[in-house]
Amino acid sequence: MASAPPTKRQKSSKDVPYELLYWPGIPGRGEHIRLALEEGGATYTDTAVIQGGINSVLAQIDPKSLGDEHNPPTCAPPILKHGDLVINQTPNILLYLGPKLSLVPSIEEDEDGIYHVNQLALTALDGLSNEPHDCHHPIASGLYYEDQKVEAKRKSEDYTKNRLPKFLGFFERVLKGEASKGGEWLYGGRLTYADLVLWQCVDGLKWMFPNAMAKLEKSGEYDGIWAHYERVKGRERIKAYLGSERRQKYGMGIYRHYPELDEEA
Ligand SMILES: N[C@@H](CCC(=O)N[C@@H](CS)C(=O)NCC(=O)O)C(=O)O
Repeated sequence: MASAPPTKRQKSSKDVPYELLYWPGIPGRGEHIRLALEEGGATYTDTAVIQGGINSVLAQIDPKSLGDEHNPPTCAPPILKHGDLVINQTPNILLYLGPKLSLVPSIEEDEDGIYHVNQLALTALDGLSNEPHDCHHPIASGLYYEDQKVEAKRKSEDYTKNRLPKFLGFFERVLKGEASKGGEWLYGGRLTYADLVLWQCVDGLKWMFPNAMAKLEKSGEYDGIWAHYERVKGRERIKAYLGSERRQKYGMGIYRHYPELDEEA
């Protein structure tokens, strides 16, 4: 017997509220999604602030979960629900939200612009989010920091001396490049989600490595980055969000402040 044709998933309009599923208690990778939703003026719920919301996260990543007719199971948060769509992977969610929240150039304006924005966001996540995470967990995510302190120190020394300046230098070049259209924003003369990702990474690194970041600031080599940081922070919606209870404090997430991993003052 022929199987029934697959039912088509209903596309969610941009008026359908978004649902962010992420661990409560830390900004973490969920913060990239929150900043996009906040800057885009979206209506959303966040499991971090809902009593018992963590159960929705656990249900999604439960090893017994097989997803559903339209959605494969998700491996780890952040997870975005929009209508009956369920997706994960931070940059994938941003790629979905970008056009809906006007955080990428429109197709009419710049047909391939979204790939440049995504490329910049992926680069920031590589060097300024994933690598900092590996500074305190260089051997295994499943082990305690205390079980890998020696390696963490070596990794952090290399990171603050070589990798961090390399990636900040890269974004300084991006801001100086012609495609930034003036150097205020990373791409195309307007704020995109790549600017929000870079901002969150720089903010997390200021918390994690205050001495190393202060030295880099004093060097005068990355002035475009610090000006960009203040520019994003001063956006009306971002400023309101950062001053609200929805913005969580750094703790035991990606950006952790272990003074022994930072440079000397
Ligand atoms: N590449 C994924 C990484 C997702 C990820 O590692 N999520 C963390 C929280 S920030 C997690 O809960 N991981 C559980 C695990 O890896 O077992 C992304 O960017 O979303």
